[in-house]
Amino acid sequence: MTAIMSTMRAATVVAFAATAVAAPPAHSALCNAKTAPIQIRLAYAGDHGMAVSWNTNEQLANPTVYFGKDSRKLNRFASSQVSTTYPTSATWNNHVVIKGLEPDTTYYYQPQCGNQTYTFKTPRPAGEHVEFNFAMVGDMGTFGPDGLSTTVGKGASNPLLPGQLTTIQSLTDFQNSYEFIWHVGDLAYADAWLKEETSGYVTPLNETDGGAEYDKILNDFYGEIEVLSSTRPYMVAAGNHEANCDNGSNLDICPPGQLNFTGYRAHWNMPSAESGGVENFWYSFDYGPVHFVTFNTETDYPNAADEPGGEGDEDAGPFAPSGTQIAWLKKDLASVDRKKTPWVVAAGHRPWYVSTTKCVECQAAFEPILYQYGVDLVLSGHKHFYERHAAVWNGTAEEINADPTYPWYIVNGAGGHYDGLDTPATPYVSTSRKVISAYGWSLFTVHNSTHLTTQFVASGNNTVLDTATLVKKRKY
Ligand SMILES: *[C@@H]1O[C@H](CO)[C@@H](O)[C@H](O)[C@H]1NC(C)=O
Ligand SMILES: *[C@@H]1O[C@H](CO)[C@@H](O)[C@H](O)[C@H]1NC(C)=O
Ligand SMILES: *[C@@H]1O[C@H](CO)[C@@H](O)[C@H](O)[C@H]1NC(C)=O
Ligand SMILES: *[C@@H]1O[C@H](CO)[C@@H](O)[C@H](O)[C@H]1NC(C)=O
Ligand SMILES: *[C@@H]1O[C@H](CO)[C@@H](O)[C@H](O)[C@H]1NC(C)=O
Ligand SMILES: *[C@@H]1O[C@H](CO)[C@@H](O)[C@H](O)[C@H]1NC(C)=O
Ligand SMILES: CC(=O)N[C@H]1CO[C@H](CO)[C@@H](O)[C@@H]1O
Repeated sequence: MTAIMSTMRAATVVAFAATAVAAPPAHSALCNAKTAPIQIRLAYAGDHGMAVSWNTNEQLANPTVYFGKDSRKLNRFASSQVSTTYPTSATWNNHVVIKGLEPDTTYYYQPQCGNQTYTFKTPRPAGEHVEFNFAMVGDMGTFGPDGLSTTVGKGASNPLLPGQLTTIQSLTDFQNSYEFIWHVGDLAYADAWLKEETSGYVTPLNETDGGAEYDKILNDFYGEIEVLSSTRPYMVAAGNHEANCDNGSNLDICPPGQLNFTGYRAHWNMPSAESGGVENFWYSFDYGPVHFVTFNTETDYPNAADEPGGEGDEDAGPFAPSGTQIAWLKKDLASVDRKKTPWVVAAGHRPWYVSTTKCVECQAAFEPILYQYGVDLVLSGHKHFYERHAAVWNGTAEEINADPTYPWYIVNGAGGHYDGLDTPATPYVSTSRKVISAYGWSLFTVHNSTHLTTQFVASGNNTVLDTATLVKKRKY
């Protein structure tokens, strides 16, 4: 495992402004059913880059992406040596970072051995103040026979109602309304395999370990989100359901490859290299007027949730020497030029302002920093409902329409997965302003440097059930 991952990180990524393309994108002698790209995923990689990741059923020697500004002429390519797998995975994860792109520009691309051309758009550079939207979703698993569907097993609840759209379908319907998706932890819920088997929802593939069922759910998920992730950057944060194969307890049943965030580390290629962060755990990126920061509520901070006695006890991490994440977060936030990016938006999986059990360790570690550096908005998931709060610092609320100096908190872990929805505790905490128990996702509109609006979209019928706008007076 360690060897696989260090190879992945150390691998050089080369981009060629090629005139002569080494191999044609399709119909190459090197292509076969096992090298066909599946589960294509994009991620931002700086103002001038784009990370393209995809899976194959065999290892690729030099994963290659062909691209260009003309759909009929993919006359450039970029390659890497990053094609990795791990125990129990049936597929290989291929990662290429394309560099030297123009900002705010649409490109056509195709991973090697593909049969279809896709598009991506590079971000607007920091400082370009234009209105734009982004989507946020939390705690979204596989839909269909291995995940959330119109039926559930014994003891489970909140199936989809007949005719209801899934959150993936709803996000797809709105795809032209946002630039990227931010999935703030808990992807796939492959670790629900045991619950799905014991509740009689799925038939065990293998009674002695979860390897096969876990990998099946994971592959379902990455296949299902491809409609989104192949055309919009899909930015991710680590959640507890990425940690191991059984969501927190009895790790003895987890085969190698399903512990310690293995699948999550292998699948994604977040811009930590571009932002001084660590893997897919903590990193930042800019889009026009916003500096976005992803932090890790699972591991790598004092009394982290993964540790025995922490909220999660995941026996995972650390992924860097003690103190690294917190020092990085302070440095990253301190270096923001608010004239360029007046907005700073941060996301981490576990909430501390929420009307149910909160992550006290996360609050102790992160809240003072987010407040001190003037973060405008903090997003989290983990709890399976939507709860919009006031702007808050240390329990004291300020209203969002009156130039708050505290960060605004929104919890949305309502993406939907086999486990259904959670019930918030009443009375709601004093900072709570709106609670919705329905599957859904959030659309954010950054209007200009003073106004930022959120909308909660109920996935089932594409209806907006909540709208709120943060209004800031800026001195810059
Ligand atoms: C294109 O490739 C995908 C992935 O391998 C495959 O599912 C699909 O059937 C192919 N389509 C055509 C038209 O060949
Ligand atoms: C179940 O998985 C174990 C461990 O991977 C393997 O040894 C065994 O052969 C599998 N059994 C079946 C019935 O597939
Ligand atoms: C998880 O993986 C990291 C990186 O390889 C390693 O440093 C750490 O010790 C692992 N944690 C556990 C509990 O195995
Ligand atoms: C936070 O509020 C508590 C009282 O609720 C107070 O004891 C504590 O000193 C406050 N912390 C800071 C950093 O202001
Ligand atoms: C910023 O956007 C809001 C919402 O669209 C609008 O009401 C406001 O007038 C805008 N401010 C400026 C300075 O354009
Ligand atoms: C849409 O779905 C939400 C959540 O299930 C529900 O509350 C609302 O009434 C529905 N709206 C319409 C117009 O059907
Ligand atoms: C098998 C297992 O450990 N399942 C647990 C998954 O997590 C939920 C809470 O999120 C527990 O209730 C289950 O027991």
